[in-house]
Amino acid sequence: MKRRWILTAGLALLSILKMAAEDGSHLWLRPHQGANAQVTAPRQSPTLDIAANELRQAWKGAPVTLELKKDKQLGQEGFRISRQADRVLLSSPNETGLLYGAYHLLRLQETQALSRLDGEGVTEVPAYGLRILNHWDNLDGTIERGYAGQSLWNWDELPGKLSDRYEAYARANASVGINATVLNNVNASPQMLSTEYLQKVKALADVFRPYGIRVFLSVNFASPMQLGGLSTADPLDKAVIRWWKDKAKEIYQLIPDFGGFLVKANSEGQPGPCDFGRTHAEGANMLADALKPYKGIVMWRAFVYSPSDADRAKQAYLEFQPLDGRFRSNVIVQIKNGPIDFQPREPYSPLFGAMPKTPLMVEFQITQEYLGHSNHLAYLAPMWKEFFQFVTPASIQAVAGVSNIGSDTNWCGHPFAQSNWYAFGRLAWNPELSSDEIADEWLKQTFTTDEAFVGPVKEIMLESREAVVDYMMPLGLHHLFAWGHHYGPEPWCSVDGARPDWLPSYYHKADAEGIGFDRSSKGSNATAQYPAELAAQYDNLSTCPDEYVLWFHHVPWTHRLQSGRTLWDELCHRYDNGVQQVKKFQKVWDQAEKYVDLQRFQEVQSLLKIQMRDAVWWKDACLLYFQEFSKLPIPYDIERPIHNLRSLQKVQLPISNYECPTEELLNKNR
Ligand code: GCV
Repeated sequence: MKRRWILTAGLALLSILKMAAEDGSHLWLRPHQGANAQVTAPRQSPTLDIAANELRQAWKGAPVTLELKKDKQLGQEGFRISRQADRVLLSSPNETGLLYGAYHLLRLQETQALSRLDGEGVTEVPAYGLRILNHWDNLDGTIERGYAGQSLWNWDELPGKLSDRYEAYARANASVGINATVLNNVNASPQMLSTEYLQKVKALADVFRPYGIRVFLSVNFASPMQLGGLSTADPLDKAVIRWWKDKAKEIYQLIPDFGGFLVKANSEGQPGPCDFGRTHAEGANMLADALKPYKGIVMWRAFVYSPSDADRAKQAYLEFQPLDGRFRSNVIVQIKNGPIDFQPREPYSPLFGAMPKTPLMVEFQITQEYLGHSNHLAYLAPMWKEFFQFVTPASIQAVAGVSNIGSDTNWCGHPFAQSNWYAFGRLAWNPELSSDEIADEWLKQTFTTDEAFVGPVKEIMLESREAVVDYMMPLGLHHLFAWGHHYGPEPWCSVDGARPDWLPSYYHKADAEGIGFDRSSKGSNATAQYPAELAAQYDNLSTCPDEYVLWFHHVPWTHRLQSGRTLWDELCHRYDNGVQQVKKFQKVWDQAEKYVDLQRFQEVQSLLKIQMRDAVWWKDACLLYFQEFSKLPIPYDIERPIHNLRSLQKVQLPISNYECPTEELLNKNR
């Protein structure tokens, strides 16, 4: 009896330990037993020690030799891995390349892809020299559009106390090839550049350096006034120029490999050069000149729009395209992937391709501001790959991703949101990788290599972004989000005194005739900003792809789309399809139970329940609201609404821009 009791207690303890071990904190770098590799490194250094130790702890194959070797084809960070007679040879011109190679070798092992080392072996060279995360972290610990807890940076404790998570963060980034980070929000506090904070930044930079990660800061353009006490921040003013030069000098004395500045200027209330009658180029160049002696760069954001008559989707182009060729060589213009703002689906921003004389970089959003926060499973590689179908990887210089990382134990809130951090890094390294390959890698490292799990769950991942588009904003609809927090649907939203372009009706323009924003040559003519062939395709309602049809056209409710259905019927079917997809995801996930630890299984299961209810909420809210204009019946083959419009119109979620609604809060308010 006693023995049985001990056995039962032992098993219970084991299962508790198993649950605790799978809280997601290890990301895709879960520790494995049984490795004891022999690793030879050319010398000791912080970076090489990390590379060698990673291999010693996890590599289960033949001895590995790390070799530093000149090789022009590999650039600064590339590497080669090959099998020799009795060992594996990993070579690179640089220490960081060896570190990336070590992580790559382990990735091949963990994903059971070691056969790639056969023959010639593997050669990897990153597509971009700059693969950077943008944190929208505030100095008070909140994260704008962050849904995974508080900021990782404990500013109050820095520089004296260093959390273990700083190194774990650097390691995770290095393992997927991310080599830079902007620590603070683009809505930047001038305080960030104070001597006190720069000391804190230095402490973080010191932790990150061995992992090949350089630190950048977002700066407030008015810092010379707000921090320096000057009467102006005019970029042509001598005292202002001096202030920035002195500040750059101070920064580089502390952080010799400091990367540079990210700037949001004259956008959503942020100060900028236009406040002083200067152009974006004049503002960016002044900062670039201050950083140039130290090889620093300026990433100048093109996310600008004002409450003018011009269609918001056209504004960044109108303001920036004429400045082509006017920026210093150490300025990169950072452009969001789409012309508006990280909507579930946007056509690509036409600024790409329109500034051939200016270095450009893309800004993706990893955090799911407009994709269900960290409640919804939405794998974003397909969205970023879609961008690269239109913008050739070689036409841009760098890739930035707005981080989804916070203080939560599992880093990203939703266990599957980790895959977006992972995918961002992998795509920034190699945009040619497919969404499928990346999902496959991530699943195998994060859960199990068992194909019975990987196959169906990968399918969920690959379909998930399209499902979100369908239940939120199909056919090119955009910005139907609730005011402020951007979580739920509010296509009816009206706020006294609000800027029109902050309201959904500005975008959907539903009326008795139809729905959609006429951006054709008969409307705002945004189509003309695209290259001729695409412009012609988008401009013509009969050739515009269904995915973008309501982005570019105001379409009559009874117009037949390429699918053969009328617009209204197609809209209903798409919304319904989104809901059906999530239902399917639930079924697939439930069958994954036996392959996954209980903790992560249950977490994803309950998040899928929230997603399911949210999908129905979106479908009912949008269809019932738009039906008031179309006056057409919801086709009888799709699921009937379960809500009524008036009660949905009363839903208010009391959350800020820093929060993801909990199930309890959703249940209480909806
Ligand atoms: C950091 C959107 C977001 C803002 C964000 C802004 C930007 O408007 O809602 O929170 O501000 O984009 O990218 O600057």
